[in-house]
Amino acid sequence: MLPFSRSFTFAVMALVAASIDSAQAERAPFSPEKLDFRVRFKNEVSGYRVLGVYLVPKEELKLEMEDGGKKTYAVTGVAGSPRRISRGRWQWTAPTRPGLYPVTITQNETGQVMTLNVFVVVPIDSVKNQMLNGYRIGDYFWAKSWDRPIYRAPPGMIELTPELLGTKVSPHFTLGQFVCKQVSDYPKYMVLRERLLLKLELILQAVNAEGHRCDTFAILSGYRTPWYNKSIGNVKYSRHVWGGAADIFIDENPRDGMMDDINRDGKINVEDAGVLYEIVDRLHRKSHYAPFIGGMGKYRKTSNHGPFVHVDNRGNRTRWGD
Ligand SMILES: [Ca+2]
Ligand SMILES: [Ca+2]
Repeated sequence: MLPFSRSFTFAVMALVAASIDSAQAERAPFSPEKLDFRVRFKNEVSGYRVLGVYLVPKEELKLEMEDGGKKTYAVTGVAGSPRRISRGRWQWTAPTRPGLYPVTITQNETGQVMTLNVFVVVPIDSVKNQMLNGYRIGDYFWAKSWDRPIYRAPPGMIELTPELLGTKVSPHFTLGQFVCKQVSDYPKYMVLRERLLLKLELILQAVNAEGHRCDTFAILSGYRTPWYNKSIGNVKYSRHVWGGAADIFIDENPRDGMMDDINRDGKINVEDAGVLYEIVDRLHRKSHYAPFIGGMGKYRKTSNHGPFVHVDNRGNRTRWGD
């Protein structure tokens, strides 16, 4: 009997191992998808495998590696390669035509690749009578010269076609997740800011570190045109209008368009939003989070939506909600 029982034991062990393997294959540990090097550009620093970058036509993009100068890089772009200006520094001029022009930075020694999904935007002065190419934009020009610069019109708008919806704007978010909810044909237009995505990635990493496994956030509302923002009765200085805000919730189990029961009390309510809110609030006390400080509010479930948390990059700490 010994050979049989031994082979039976091995078979059971193999089955157990296979089931653990398949469970792990279904849900690999969360990866922040950060590289060994970081790149400084505009007013941001990113070490992520991919990030969306937004430039006006002919804008100069300066790239500066942050790795102590130890490694070498190959920097290439689909619309011409950036010019090396000194060790670890490159410069590139955005094309004149709006569209997506990825730039890739390869660390030669390790083969690690960073992709910057560069969108050349349609300059904001192309908006006429609050419309752009048949798409309703609304009023971006209400701010007076003495208003804070954060209320001025954005430099331009991303032209969105259906093919671009799946474009990554950071490792765990796509452009399509942030599109304004207003009903229209394509092309649609939108605004997004690099720092919002850097912030959402930090929050997502913190949420996973606290044991809430999720690959992205569900976004109830990302970008809003001033027209749409007004139509839903929101205040005109909402950061959504400048692509610097997102209303987020965790929708992993089940994926049903509704916040999950994160605190596992059998109910889905504002207390689940509260778990997310507290995680973000704890980040605000950390020094590395200083560039991402902003507004935050938690919202109850209504007949239109489930509980969610609003986060934005207004630059000062503001809190509201239940
Ligand atoms: Ca859910
Ligand atoms: Ca709950």
